[in-house]
Amino acid sequence: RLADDMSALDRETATPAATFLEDALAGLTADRKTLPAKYFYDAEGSRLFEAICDLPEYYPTRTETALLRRIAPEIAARVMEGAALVEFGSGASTKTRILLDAMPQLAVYVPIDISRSALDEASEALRRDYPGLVVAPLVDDFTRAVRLPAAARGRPVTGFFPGSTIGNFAPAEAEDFLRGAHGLLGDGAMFVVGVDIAKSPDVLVPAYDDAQGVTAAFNRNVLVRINSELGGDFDLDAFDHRAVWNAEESRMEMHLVSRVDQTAHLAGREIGFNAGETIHTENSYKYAPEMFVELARRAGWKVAARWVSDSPSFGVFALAG
Ligand code: AVI
Repeated sequence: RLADDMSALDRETATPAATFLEDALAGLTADRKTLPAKYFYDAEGSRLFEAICDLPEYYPTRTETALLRRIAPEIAARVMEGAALVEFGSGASTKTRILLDAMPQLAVYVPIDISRSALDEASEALRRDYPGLVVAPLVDDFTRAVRLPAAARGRPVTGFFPGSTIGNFAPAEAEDFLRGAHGLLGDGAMFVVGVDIAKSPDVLVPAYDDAQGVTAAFNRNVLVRINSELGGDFDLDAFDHRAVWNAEESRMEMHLVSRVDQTAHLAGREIGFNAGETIHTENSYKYAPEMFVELARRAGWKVAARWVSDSPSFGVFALAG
C-alpha cells in the first residue's frame, strides 16, 4: 500500500501526481493558459535552477551573496545567544553558511524544504561543518508550516528567506506568506528577507533569457515533466521560451510560446494552441524598496533595517515583529 502511494508521488517533492495533473489541466484549459511555477522543480529543474544562479546574466544570486557577506556582522549583532535560525525553502542551504559563519551564538538551525533528499544532504553537510549546531530539518511546504520543531521552541528566533523567492508570489500572496511566517516564527522574531529590486528591463530581460539557453530549458522542464509524469504528448521543440518585463505589474514573466497551430493531449483532453499563444509559467515580482516596506507593514512586520546593493540592486530587509 505504501509502495503504491509512493509511486504516485513525485520522488523529490512529495507532490501527489493527482494534484500535479489537476493543476496542469486547470491551467492548460483556462482562457489564458498558465502552469504553476512550483512544477519547474523536480531534480532536473532544481539542477537547472542551480545552473541559472551561476549564469553571467542572472545577477540576483551573486549580488545577494555579496551583500549578505558585507552585512552579515550587522545582522549577527541583532541575534541573541542560543537563538534558532529558521530558513524557508532552504534547498542546499548555500547562503545560510554566510550567516552561520557570522553567528557563532546560534544554537539551532531549522531548514524547511519540501524536498527530503535536499534536506538530508544539506543537513548532513552542515552537521559535519558546524559540529556545535543542532540541525533540526522540517520536511514541509514552507508556506504551510505551522509549528517549529521542539529544538527551536522557546528560543529567540530569526527567519531567513533569501533569493527573492518572495518575488514568485503575487503581492497579496507575499503578504499572506509574511503574515503566516510571523505566526510560525513567533512574537519578537526577526525575519531576514532577500528581495530583488525593480530596475531596467535591459538588465532584467537577459537575466531571464540567457544566451546559453539554460533558462529556456528550465522553463520547458515543466512540459518535460507533464510528458514523463502525466503522460502528456507536448512537442517540446514547438514551444519557444519568452521572458518579458511587465512594467504595469512590476514583474518579469516567463512564457512558453507555441510556434505553430497545434494540439497536445493530456489525460484524454485535447489542448489546442494557436501559433503565438502562450503558457504563462512564472512571475518574478521586483519591488521598489518602499513598496516592500509597505507590504511587510501590512503583514504585521516593522522594518528594523534594510540594505540595498549597488547596481544591479538587490535588497535585504530585516523585519521585526
Ligand atoms: C526562484 N526564483 C527566485 C527565481 C526568480 O528569479 O524568480 C526563479 C527563476 N526563474 C527564472 N530564472 C530564475
